[in-house]
Amino acid sequence: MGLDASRLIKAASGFPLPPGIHFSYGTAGFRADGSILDCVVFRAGIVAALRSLNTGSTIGLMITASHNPIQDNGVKIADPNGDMLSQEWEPFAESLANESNLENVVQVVEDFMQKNGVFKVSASSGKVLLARDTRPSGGRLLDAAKQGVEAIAGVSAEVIGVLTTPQLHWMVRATNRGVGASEHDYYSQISSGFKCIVDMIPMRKNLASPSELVIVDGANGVGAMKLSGLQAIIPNVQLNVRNCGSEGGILNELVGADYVQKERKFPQNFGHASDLTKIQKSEDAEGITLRLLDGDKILTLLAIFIQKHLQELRSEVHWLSSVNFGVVQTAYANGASTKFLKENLGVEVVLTPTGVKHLHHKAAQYDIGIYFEANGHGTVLFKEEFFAVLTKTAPSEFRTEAAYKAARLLLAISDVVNQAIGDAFSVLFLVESALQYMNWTIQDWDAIYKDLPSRQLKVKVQDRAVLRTTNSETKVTHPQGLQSAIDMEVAKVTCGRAFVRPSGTEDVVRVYAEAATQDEADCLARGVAIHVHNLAQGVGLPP
Ligand code: NG1
Repeated sequence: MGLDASRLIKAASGFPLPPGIHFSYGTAGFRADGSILDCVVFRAGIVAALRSLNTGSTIGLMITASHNPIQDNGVKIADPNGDMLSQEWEPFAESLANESNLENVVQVVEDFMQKNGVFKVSASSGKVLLARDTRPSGGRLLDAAKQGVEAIAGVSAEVIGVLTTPQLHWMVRATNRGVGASEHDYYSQISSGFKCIVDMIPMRKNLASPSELVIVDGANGVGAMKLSGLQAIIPNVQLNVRNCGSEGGILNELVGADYVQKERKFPQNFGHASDLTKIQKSEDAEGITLRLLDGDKILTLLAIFIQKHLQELRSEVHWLSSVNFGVVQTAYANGASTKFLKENLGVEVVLTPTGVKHLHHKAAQYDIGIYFEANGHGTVLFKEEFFAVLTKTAPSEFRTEAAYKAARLLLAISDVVNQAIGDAFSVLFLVESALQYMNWTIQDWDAIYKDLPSRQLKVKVQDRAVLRTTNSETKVTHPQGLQSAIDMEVAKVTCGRAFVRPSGTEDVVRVYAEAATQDEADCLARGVAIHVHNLAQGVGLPP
């Protein structure tokens, strides 16, 4: 089957490329102001359709700009396993997105198809699932994506509507595995895994005791809306969702995980004294201080929880003694977390560049791999073969009751986690189940290790692409002289560490610094930011 060039040109002519803008396939797909994205999204639809034909599987396409402001939007593609589009396809997606001549669009597609053998796949075998978040530009862009998918003969587009990004990734994975893939199936799997863990809690607390109260910031977005699907069926947890967007709140404005993590501030409608329990009130009469339990703390909690059960299995079941377990972080991970994981838990820790596409890939190499970015994006992956062994082993083959229980627990964990991609819903319930199982308070969890003080800043420069990095983004190679300037700043503080990299989602350079005290971390971040501004053509006043 060949490419229907006239069909493609006809469809593409409805989506002209805005002049003078270069769109890059960043940390997580294309992102920009929603008003200029129609063409890019249409062409991402073409990429998704070709990917579906090429893999012979269902592919996902999500319209979202995640933590960015409401006026931004973006597009991401989910691969057959539910993870991010293969990085090998990114250059094609980027050159297609930036091709201004319509005839050349066909040429770019044809060349790529020829090189990748897309033609080998039979007609009508392709399918793309499309979804969007609640951004105002989402409906229009979803339609553009649908037209892009349908511009390729033999591929059908199924519009699911409004979903969280992880829900779409989960559905793509489930569809390709031939298991129930509806939104209801998604909620049921998390809920049944959670229930299974809670039912195995040793010395369960009084069943009649009220369930745990979890107050959730919905960031005025799709998460707030979708959490109600779980609320009704999850046992032992009572959810109180705030910032649902219904009272005039704006998506990601003074709310959301990224805001809290980067600004170190409570989201709107949080932080009131009335949120504290009576005990906390008497201890904290001065008011509420923010304690951030970020992606690093989540990773550490889950590593402790999982390692405990894995050790049980390894020591009792000889054919599981070689099961490997590792964790993956980025340079943004707080140094104290990495030290704890390596030195106290004895776990293998690997660093990758920013973006779950890098972390996921690395974590998938372990029998059990956990990955988290400091901002909370992350999940737990179970290698297919290991999962199959756990599922198929009969209870009598486990030497001890404890080993059998450990296996069941790991299987239940694999149900709660979203193995397609990091997912705030499943992580919320995984954390809750780990705390309940180990009978830990949030304070116990927070006390695992003490974060090194850190600071993040953004610097606006004329062209962030002038910054190039190496060693998992911990060193900068261009512009020349910047790395030695950073080294000089680091040497001025105690236990200092700093690095810079161009953001892949915003038009800024990010600066990260940590040191023994908050003052030193702030000072280091500022010092480094000034060097970035001076050496990389900063825009406006120095930070
Ligand atoms: P950029 O803008 O490339 O730093 C940000 C986050 C990533 C990831 C992506 C995707 C930080 C420092 N960076 O990427 O971790 O979450 O957005 O949403 O938090």
